[in-house]
Amino acid sequence: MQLARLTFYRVRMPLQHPFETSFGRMTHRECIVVEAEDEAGHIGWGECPADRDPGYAYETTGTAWHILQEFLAPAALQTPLNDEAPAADFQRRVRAVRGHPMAKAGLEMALWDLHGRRTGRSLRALLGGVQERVPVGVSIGLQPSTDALVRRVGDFLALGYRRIKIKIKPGRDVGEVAAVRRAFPDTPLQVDANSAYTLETARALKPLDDFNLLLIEQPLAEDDLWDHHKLQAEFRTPICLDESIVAPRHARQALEMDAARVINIKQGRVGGLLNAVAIHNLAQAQGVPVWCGGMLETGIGRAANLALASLPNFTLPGDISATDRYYARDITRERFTLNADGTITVPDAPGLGITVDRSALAAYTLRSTRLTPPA
Ligand code: NPQ
Ligand code: MG
Repeated sequence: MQLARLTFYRVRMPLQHPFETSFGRMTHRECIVVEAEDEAGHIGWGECPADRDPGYAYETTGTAWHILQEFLAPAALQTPLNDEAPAADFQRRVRAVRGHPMAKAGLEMALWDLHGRRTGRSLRALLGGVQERVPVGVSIGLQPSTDALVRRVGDFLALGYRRIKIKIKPGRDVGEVAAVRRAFPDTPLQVDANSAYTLETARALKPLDDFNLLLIEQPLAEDDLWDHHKLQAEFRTPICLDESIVAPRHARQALEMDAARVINIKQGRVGGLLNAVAIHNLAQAQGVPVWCGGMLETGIGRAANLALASLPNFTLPGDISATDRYYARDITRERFTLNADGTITVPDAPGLGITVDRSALAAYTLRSTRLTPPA
């Protein structure tokens, strides 16, 4: 398959509600949308989830824009990609590009979508997914008060979400969880610190062990597997790693050293769907549960997350909420909605199974650029 052109759109979309975590408060989502076209005019879409600010990860829309154009796009455009496995061929070509997993994931996703459309197969089928609908939860940001948080949890439970995740940070942790637990004693509940603690300050979280939480997500620094191991030894509640796992090797080592007992898989954070499936497979082989994380994706990335979460070892509900939890107007014509049983249906049309609303995309685009193969 020879690519005829690659187009990159830097987009900025307003969020329905501000989203606050230990790393900041966001009112808009920036990302890079990737459009890949082959010589026959088939089109594939991808989404690079890097944000405007380096709060969650070091990558930003600015760094990804640079890496995509200077290094990743030329590698993909240079010569025809392997027809049977274009994503794997692309990843081989960019092995020498150190880091920048989100930039790689965005282009890789467009190649999966294109491959699926060319072969008439859904991404779910290409990845080996087994579920037609997947159970989902919701991630609730830090709220102005504990009362507001409890109200918000109640609102999402009324909508049918199966599992609640609340964001915590030092000083906004045990009290919040206690209040939510008092109001909702049996709701599947978990917390996410986004690296806001140290081994010392995380000892204040010890009372969380008595609230029957599903897991405590990423309490410590992203580059600190060892202290997560020490912390796990002090807690009955499973520690789940998010930011720390950016490649399959990290997942293997974290499980070997008991630094985590659950893994959050985000295809963007780990450099694409191929790595995401590899992490799923290695956790599955050890009987370790995984779940699909989210980064406020547009309909493009949301469709990819649904296909990924349909693999058999995604046994905990994902952070894959309905479109209207984040966006009043999305850039895909499809809007994902919650089924009555707290699931979202996995698309089954070829590729990602979505159609991009080009007028919405244009309305949100800050700038775009198009690259073609060398003459
Ligand atoms: C998490 N997601 O699990 C992340 C945090 C997060 C749904 O809680 C741009 C880039 C926006 C990365 C928003 C949820 C993001 C982002 C939230 C990561 O830690
Ligand atoms: Mg997280």
